[in-house]
Amino acid sequence: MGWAHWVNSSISDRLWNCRSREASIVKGNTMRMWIGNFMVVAGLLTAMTVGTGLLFAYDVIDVQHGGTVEGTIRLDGAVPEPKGFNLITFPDPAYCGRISNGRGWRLLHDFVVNHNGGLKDAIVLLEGVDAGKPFEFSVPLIEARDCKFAPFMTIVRNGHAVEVINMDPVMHDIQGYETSIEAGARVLFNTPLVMNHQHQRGDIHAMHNHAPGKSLVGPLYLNRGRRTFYMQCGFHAYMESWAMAVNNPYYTLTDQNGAFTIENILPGTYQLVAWHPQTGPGVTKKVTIQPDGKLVEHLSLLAPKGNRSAFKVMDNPRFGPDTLGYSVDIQPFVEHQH
Ligand SMILES: [Cu+2]
Repeated sequence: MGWAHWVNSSISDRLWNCRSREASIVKGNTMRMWIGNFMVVAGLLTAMTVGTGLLFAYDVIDVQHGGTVEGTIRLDGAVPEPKGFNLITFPDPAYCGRISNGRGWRLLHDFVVNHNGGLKDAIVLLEGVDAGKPFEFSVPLIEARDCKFAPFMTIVRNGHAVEVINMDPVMHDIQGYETSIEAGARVLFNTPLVMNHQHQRGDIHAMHNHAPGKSLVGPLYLNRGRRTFYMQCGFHAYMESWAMAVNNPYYTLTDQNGAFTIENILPGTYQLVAWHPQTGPGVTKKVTIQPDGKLVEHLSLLAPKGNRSAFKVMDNPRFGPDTLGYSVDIQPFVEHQH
């Protein structure tokens, strides 16, 4: 079996607010195979046998006198400028321009840093944990809304599903990759993300009622030790979503102040890892958790410098809303970016 084409149709037409996350967990008896909807490079056997570094034994035990590690993740160095994307060079500039800078550009703020340098949405996890609290895992849900993936950062688990849904009245095309510094990138899937054909477009400038398209659910099989999952829209390059695969339940994302807490850890010595896209491999620190102990750790990730992207906001682009010979009205009605 080289390719699997899976979509969970049972949840596809429910209203967004009413749906049950648990309903979408991939299990054989809840999945239907549909051809041509969600393409995932299965490579199941390969992942099982070659995916070293991904398949760890983890035992759920009653943690007695568990400890805590908490602290902050800071971004060291100047906060990188947001990436700028000239909306007129991508499809659906008026609709997607509902989030733009008022001059026809979409900004991708991939570093959110508070006044103290605290970095939001850094992934913090403990490596080397082979026993502890229950490892419950909900299928991460990634929404395409106003031509933006949300969340920007999430967590995945090898062999478990991700779910992607289109809330927009335009097509998206999701490209999923796994990558690592050692093994490079590999395509996991590339498939259109259909929209809801009953979508009420209304006045997209003033308001827009988002209606979910068919929900696409498929398992991720990461291999050769790759742990970074990256998703981008093939139509709108400014749509990015990132994730890291975890192999135990001791993980979290930093809050808006860069703060994190990981609790109920079996006493022992582990590696504390912090990571964020484009800060290199992340930082790792050996930590020892004492019985009932509370360890405080403040770690820093290094901000990338220089021109990290081909995309920068320009004031005199070759293509602009005025260059097409007809008028394209791009107004940031949802969010006026700066
Ligand atoms: Cu898109």
